[in-house]
Amino acid sequence: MAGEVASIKEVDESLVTRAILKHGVERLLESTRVDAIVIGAGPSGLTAAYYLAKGGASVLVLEKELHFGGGTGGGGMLFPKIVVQEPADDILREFGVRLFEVEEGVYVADPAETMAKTAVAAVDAGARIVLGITVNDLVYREDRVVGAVCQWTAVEEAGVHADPLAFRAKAVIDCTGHGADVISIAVEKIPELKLEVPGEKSMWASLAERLIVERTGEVRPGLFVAGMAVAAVYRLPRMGAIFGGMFLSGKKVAELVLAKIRGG
Ligand code: 48H
Repeated sequence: MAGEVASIKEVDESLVTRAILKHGVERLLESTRVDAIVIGAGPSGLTAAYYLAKGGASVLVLEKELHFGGGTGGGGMLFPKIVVQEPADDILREFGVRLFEVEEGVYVADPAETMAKTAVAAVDAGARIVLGITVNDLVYREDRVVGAVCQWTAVEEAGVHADPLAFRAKAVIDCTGHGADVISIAVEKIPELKLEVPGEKSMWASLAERLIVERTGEVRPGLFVAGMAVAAVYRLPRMGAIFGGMFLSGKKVAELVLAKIRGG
């Protein structure tokens, strides 16, 4: 009958607590050593995670916010569309995102749909995404970056001193966007890497899209960069609300990391 509510199973609060603690800790335990750590769950990070997991790598995505998608949700000046161009449209089609062609080889997509379907693709391929964790340091051993050090974002923002925890990986990928947060950490804490983050230049969409994909890759042994962070590290122009380069950069970094892992 309309309005009738099916009986809802009663659940003891302590069962909720036990279930969350046991399985939450298990989830983190199995992530302490992985093939790749992707830092940032924006378009480049989620795409990298998808192709890495699809290629058979174990992948941990660490995202400081409690949501994924990074800068995708804001569309262009908050208008709810992003633009993608060939050949990035093939990646979005693989995720099941619907595209509307505005001229040959140029498409618009819905930001909410793009964020959701990119994340679903990464999760379904086997990537583990943990939200609410900020990477604030790196593990550097024998001239290689071999892990990421993290803290709960809430603890970080409260300014409470609690020592962080570290996760090991064969590759650590900075997909943190405009600030290149992870490479910036390396600049500050690992001077022997001799890295710099000079920041991005003013807008030139086509040049930015091409150069970001070209420069995506390993910046120092074990440390990779993809997405908008590439512009900050190599002082490249920004591109505005055209996102093809972010998806192509995520795919490229996954291919480079997979080749390294397979090569030993
Ligand atoms: C954990 C972190 C940390 C940290 C940051 O900004 P994003 O969307 O980055 P990209 O490179 O995938 O995409 C860039 C795109 O969104 C964009 O801004 C474009 C195309 N701009 C063009 C223009 O001209 O302005 O996502 C980065 C993610 C975010 O979700 C952050 O919360 C997260 O990284 N993050 N996660 N630990 N230290 N720092």
